[in-house]
Amino acid sequence: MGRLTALAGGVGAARFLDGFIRVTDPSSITVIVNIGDDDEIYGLYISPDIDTIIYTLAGIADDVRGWGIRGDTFNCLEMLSRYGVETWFRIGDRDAATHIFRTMLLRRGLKLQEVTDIIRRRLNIKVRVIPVTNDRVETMVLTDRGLMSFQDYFVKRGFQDEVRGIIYRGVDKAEPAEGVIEAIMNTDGVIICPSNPIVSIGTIISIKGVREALRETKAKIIGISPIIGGATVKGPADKMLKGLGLEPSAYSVAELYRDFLDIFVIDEVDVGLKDKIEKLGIKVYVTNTLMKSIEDRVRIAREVLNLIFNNINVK
Ligand code: FO1
Repeated sequence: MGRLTALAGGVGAARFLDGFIRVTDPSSITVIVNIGDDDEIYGLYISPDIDTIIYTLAGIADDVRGWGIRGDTFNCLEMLSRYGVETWFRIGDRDAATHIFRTMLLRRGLKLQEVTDIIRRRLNIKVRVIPVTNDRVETMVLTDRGLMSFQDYFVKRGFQDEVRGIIYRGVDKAEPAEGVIEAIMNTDGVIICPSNPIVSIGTIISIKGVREALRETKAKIIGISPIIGGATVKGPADKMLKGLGLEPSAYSVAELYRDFLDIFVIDEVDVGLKDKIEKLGIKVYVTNTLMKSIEDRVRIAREVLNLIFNNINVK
């Protein structure tokens, strides 16, 4: 089987990749992960999308919430709240070990990609997991209540605010992490996971050289729409698209990726968008993209592998 590179955000991407590692050799997969949601909370450096991907690939993710570790306890937070600390960002006791370990190594001067590689190896993950950059890029959300961090917008305020704009603070000084451009240029397929096109995939492709590499690579680029029937399965992508003046549909996502995407996988409910998306010069593959079970994840992974390696004629 050939090599694959995936661009991934958090929960949607993790669930999709969970299917992949069951149908292909995990050591042939490189995942480039969004770091725009990273934040310093309780004095610890938190990298939520990396942790969601790593916990899922390690089989220890809390699959209901989509983040944190299955069965985790929250004794540390309970004690912190006794000290008067606001504990709206729920970090479990075992999850905290990841943030403590990562913060320790970062303080010793290791780069985020070195820390990430140590963590994924210690959890026996064969997939290569690379943050898109080692530099600090903060996704800031401009709302009608002003500018706020992604975690304030998404968790503290439950993405209730109208989105007026997105700022990737620090992106102009950020360099792609080692291996990122190479993983896009020298691979058989690039998969744009069903993540938020604005603040996950959007952040990744805003890093210097990434979008150009996607345009240049000989690899086939396949995207899976995170929007089904005009709504997201989970998260604020549909609200954000609307707030930015775009219709919350698979078509809008295809437009955002039109300069590099070869094939777009959309759900059966959106079959009516097929012709319109094909007019953008993108082939469309229609299937059931809702991942409710492991079987669903495996089925979609097989279909995407077929699109990349067996050139099955796109319906
Ligand atoms: N999301 C929530 O909605 N509430 C939380 O309390 C929360 C805690 C949390 C802790 C660790 C972690 O890695 C992720 C966590 N998330 C929480 C999810 C996180 O905000 C999002 O997954 C990403 O930032 C968006 O992909």
